[in-house]
Amino acid sequence: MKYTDYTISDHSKIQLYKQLLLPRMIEEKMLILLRQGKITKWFSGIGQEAISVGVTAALHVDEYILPMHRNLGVFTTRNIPLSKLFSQWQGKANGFTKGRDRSFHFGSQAYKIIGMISHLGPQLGVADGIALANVLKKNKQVTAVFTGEGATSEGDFHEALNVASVWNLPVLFCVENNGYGLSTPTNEQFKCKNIADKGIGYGMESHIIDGNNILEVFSRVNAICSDLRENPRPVLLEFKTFRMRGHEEASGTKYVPQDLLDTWEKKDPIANYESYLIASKIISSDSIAHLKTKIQQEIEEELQIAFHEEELLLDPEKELRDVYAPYMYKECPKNIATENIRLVDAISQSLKQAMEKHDNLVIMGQDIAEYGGVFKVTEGFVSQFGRERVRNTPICESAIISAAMGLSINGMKAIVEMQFADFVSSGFNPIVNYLAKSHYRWAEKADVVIRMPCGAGVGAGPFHSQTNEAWFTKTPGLKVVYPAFPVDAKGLLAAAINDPNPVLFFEHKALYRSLYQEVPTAYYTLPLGKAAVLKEGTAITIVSYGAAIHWALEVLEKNPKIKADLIDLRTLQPLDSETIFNSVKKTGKLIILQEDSLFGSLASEISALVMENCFEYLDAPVQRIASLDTPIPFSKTLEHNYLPKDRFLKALLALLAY
Ligand SMILES: Cc1ncc(C[n+]2csc(CCOP(=O)(O)OP(=O)(O)O)c2C)c(N)n1
Repeated sequence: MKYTDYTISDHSKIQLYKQLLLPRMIEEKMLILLRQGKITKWFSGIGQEAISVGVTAALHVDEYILPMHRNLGVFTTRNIPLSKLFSQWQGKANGFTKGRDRSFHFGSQAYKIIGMISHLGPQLGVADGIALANVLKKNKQVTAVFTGEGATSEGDFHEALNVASVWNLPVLFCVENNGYGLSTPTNEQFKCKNIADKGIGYGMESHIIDGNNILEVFSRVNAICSDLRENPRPVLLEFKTFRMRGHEEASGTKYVPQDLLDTWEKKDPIANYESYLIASKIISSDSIAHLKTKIQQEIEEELQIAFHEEELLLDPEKELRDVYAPYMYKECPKNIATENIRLVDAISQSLKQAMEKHDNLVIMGQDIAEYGGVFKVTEGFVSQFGRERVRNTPICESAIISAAMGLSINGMKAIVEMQFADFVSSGFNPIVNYLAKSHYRWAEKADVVIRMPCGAGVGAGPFHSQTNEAWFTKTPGLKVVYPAFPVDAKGLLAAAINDPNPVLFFEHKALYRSLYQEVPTAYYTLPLGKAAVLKEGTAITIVSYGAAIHWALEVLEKNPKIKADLIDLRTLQPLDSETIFNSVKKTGKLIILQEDSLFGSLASEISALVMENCFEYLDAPVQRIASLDTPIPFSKTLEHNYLPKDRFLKALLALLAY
């Protein structure tokens, strides 16, 4: 389509021109600064500006937009102060990440911009979550998310589009097809003719838009957004464009045929639009020259602010403090009335009471709605809370965990039930890279609890038996809770849901229906990060958690002469090292019993901590009793051999006798 085909006021056309010019001129300046070594890396969006600018201009300012690494025009069109952007790129304290992350890897609630993580794909699922929150709030808002055509090969693209389609979420999936993903041309990335052709597979409307024509981008996206606000649904947009410079400046464009560059040079979105505006007498050459001088001045002035900003001062304590969102735990005490219930009932009750308490809380998981989940934890929830808040999901852990992050960003609280803890590996990336790192990077909380039915002893083989807490305890930014009793499970889950930080909540499925306790009936909380001392003795300290606590209790009950402190960790991250150290200083001996396999596990970490902090108090080497370093076998005999239960007593007696 030609520029003359669009009925947009001259005023708007000039406004769009100004919005196009700004990112181009900033980039031209950045390329100079890069050569001077004043910034370290640059991902060029030259030639693609009409997409960022047109989409952002079509959105309302209070609608979320999720850009990628070539979308400077999104940031400038939302009128972010340039000095703050420049500080960000120079790693200074006034930048959005206070020097903690680079270039466009940040978000800003003030500007309703949610930036990418390097892994590209997860942000598509985050957009789903933001859009879901909008649907639940009934605020008729659209969410736009960007991706390059290369990243459409990631599973996250498929998962996010599928979820958005099944849930009818008002998301604009904006694919910038710029010909190359780093050096890989589109024909090595996907086989269909257009990315837009994929829409039909998702049952999703799709459009191809000339990404180098600002009036086409703006007009068509504007019309689609107006429609989506009234008739919520996802739409896939493929913007045809071209990347005129290297993937990033150091990588160059040697692999791009010159004729392609020449062809697209002629389609430059700014030069062509400028010629049209002048030829149509909408703006004069003099006004353009004047405008360019003004923008140049503004860039220089704002750059000076960033250059004159002090280099950031290191505050080591703040570095550690900012890993987690600040949160003041408020105790909600236990009531007196109790009932004798199982672990699974305590968890279900806790969830139900939390759903009653927080009307912005949403639970998502496979088969959790009418079916009640495979362990029936959410049985009956749909009739009480409705299908909007108790959501069956397709089988796509990555998109759903990303969507949970999106819900949190947009003011909701989310719980995701893993059908089995083993399957969390399919959602590992958003947990360890998105949820865990957001607060440290740009002060955004991840108000998400991931429930993890875990553990062996049920003859379920290598993929339905793992206790994979160590995958998460070593990732800064996550909290890991692992109760062993119904009373603890109920109170700790309630506290985990209140906490705005991401929590992995482990529930041992062998204990679900075998373990009863008198549990307070009303809502209560227990603090995260506090171990429980279950038995007291002076001869030895036993540290354990989860099902292994019950193995230790059994041994102590059968061997009453052993006088041991038995510590149930309850929370693994943050770890209550104080309780461990105090006990070891009293007893002088430590044995750690865990269900997880040995190498690189929590037991290893506790052992190292005790060696470092209590060495002078130790009368014997610390012992770690754990499962074998093999996958978890299926047959009862093999599984029994794998688990450390029967090895514990011998090791305990040997350590006592040391
Ligand atoms: C999961 C993952 N794999 C690889 C990379 C390295 N990488 C960064 S950008 C990029 C190319 C992306 O291409 P595309 O999605 O088309 O976006 P474009 O850069 O062309 O805008 C690659 C391979 C990455 N960041 N994340």
